[in-house]
Amino acid sequence: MAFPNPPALLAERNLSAAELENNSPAALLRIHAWMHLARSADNRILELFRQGLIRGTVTGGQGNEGLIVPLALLADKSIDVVSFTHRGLGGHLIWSGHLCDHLNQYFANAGSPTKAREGNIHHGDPAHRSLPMISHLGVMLSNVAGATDSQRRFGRPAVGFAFFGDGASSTGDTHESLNLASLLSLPVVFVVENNRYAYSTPVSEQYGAGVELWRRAAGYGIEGFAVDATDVEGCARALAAAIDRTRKTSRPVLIEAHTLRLRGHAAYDTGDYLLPGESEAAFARDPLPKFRARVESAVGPARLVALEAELDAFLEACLATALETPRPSPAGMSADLFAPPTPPLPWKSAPSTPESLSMAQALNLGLRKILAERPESLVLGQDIGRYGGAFKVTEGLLADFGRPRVMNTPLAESACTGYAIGLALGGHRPIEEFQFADFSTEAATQILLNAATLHFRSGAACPLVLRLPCGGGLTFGSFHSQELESLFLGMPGLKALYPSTPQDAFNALLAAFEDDNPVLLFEHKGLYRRGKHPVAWDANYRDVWSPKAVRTGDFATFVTYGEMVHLAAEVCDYFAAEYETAFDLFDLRALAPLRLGAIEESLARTGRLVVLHEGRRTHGFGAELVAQFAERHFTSLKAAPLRIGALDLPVPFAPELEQAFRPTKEKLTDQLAAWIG
Ligand SMILES: Cc1ncc(C[n+]2csc(CCOP(=O)(O)OP(=O)(O)O)c2C)c(N)n1
Ligand SMILES: [Mg+2]
Repeated sequence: MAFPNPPALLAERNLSAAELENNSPAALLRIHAWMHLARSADNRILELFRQGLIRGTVTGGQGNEGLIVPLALLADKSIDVVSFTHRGLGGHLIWSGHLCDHLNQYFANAGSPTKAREGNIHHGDPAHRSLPMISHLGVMLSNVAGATDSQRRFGRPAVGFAFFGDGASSTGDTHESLNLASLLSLPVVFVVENNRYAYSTPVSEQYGAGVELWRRAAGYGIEGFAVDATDVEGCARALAAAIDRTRKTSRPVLIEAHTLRLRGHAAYDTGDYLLPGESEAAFARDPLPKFRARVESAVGPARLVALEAELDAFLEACLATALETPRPSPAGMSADLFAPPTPPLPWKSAPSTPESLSMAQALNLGLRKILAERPESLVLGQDIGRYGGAFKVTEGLLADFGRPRVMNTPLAESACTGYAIGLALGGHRPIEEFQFADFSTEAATQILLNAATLHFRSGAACPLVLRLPCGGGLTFGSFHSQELESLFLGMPGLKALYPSTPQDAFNALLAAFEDDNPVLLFEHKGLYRRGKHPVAWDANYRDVWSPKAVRTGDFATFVTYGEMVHLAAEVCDYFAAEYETAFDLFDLRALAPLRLGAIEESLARTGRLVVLHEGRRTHGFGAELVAQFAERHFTSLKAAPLRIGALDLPVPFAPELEQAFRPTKEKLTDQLAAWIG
């Protein structure tokens, strides 16, 4: 559908510090035009919500324009990075796109930039470095840090703009991100939009009396100051100077913008918690009428009135266009869950002669290969630098590749994962090591809700490898032994590989690295040093996305993965030797997406199914496998499937208890013998 032509003034989306210094009437008019459009659009969106034409909810930016409009005009939209909040419509309008694109987002129609998969202001423009927000407050800050660093690593003098509210200032992610940006000297302008409320919660219930949020900057060793966003010109000048400093010094800055929330938290908010007269007092401070009077004195009433009429007519024409745009279609939703497959990278066929390596060494070899051949790669994680990682998988990488390609991270899994997501969105391909898989729960929002949903809701690729040293049997207790595959794969959007041999680990790393999606790489700690095996370049490394036949037999189809493959193989050998009962044993290797074709062919032949995994049995990954196989092969099954996992308990510490908890050779043998009957 053709979009209405915008008024000429809306072609101007930039503002310079010099224009502000010179009190340029054209610049004042430009600021007013965008503020007027943002306010009118927010107001009309609210009306249309109340008429039932916009669904979900709407969180307006009325009162925040004095901050967001000058800032978006001052940014260098050709290189800078931003993630607006739910008060940032004015910023979105300026940053990129046509007004209709943004309205289509609210109407959730066929023209919506998120293909109507996300509502109201949860959109962005990843191609232009506007990162689409997720609702979870504070989470986007580290994404901005990463995408800004990505720009800098490519040699572009970019600045990032990361917004959060007074409420979001209490989140751990906000702290982690400010600390990370300071530590890494990332040129990010952090802006607290302090409108003194988080939904119904006043700042007096958010942080201590007398606290001024900008003063927290000192604790991070960065510059901080406050601005009054109802004084549009003063605010714009301070922003211009701060952006300039950050661009030059690459140091982050924390700005507390005292701003307004004129229309309550969201459309449904009646504001009945406000004190008497509070709303009226806020409206009395509304920056728009004050700034309008200022502009009127600079350009005269006629010019102003004519411009506003033009803007209002444009808005109405755009609303009419958006309203006529067809409703969205569910077609393509499933296909868009993952970024499409890409051709293999042009890897060098090295090492060509096999080396005898442990799995930890094979992974190290894979990381070296990636770092040597792919400049967009980087490796990050706790203690992975000089120390070489808790399991020594990254040993020597820092010495050979140096910072910033091999970088220790602070103890901040959420922000570091968010930073990696930002780098991935910027065109890098980070590989993040979690010290133990268990600590990835600290980054659950970043992984499950942010990275995993990105392609579906924005079309942006997020090539990210998350290395997860997992599994038990090593007397580490519940916080260092978990199997998290069913937790993570219970949500859509992640791929997952779980190799059981050094060669598969090497192949899996390459396959995960070149995938355009977030990939979990489960690495069983018990396998890191279990013997050495030949590892070399394998042109068929992508086969790791499919199961591998480990033993052959006709009695039953046996499916497992990870460390359990070795247990299963031993037990299969025992049954073949002692009972002349042979199993068709498969190492699943890829847990998501599942490619079960070869296993199904086996099951069609054997009619019996055994599924074994190390994690908890109830709600375990085996439940999904058994369900899928049983659904498709129910009529040909000769026996009820046998599903073996750990007890439904946290991983106990003492070896005797852990033995009782997890599948062992003895228990597996007994259960199989009983099942065979
Ligand atoms: C982590 C998290 N918890 C709760 C919410 C629900 N929520 C949405 S907006 C909001 C208030 C946010 O207040 P503030 O950060 O001050 O931003 P404002 O809405 O005032 O602009 C809350 C609690 C959320 N989005 N994220
Ligand atoms: Mg607030």
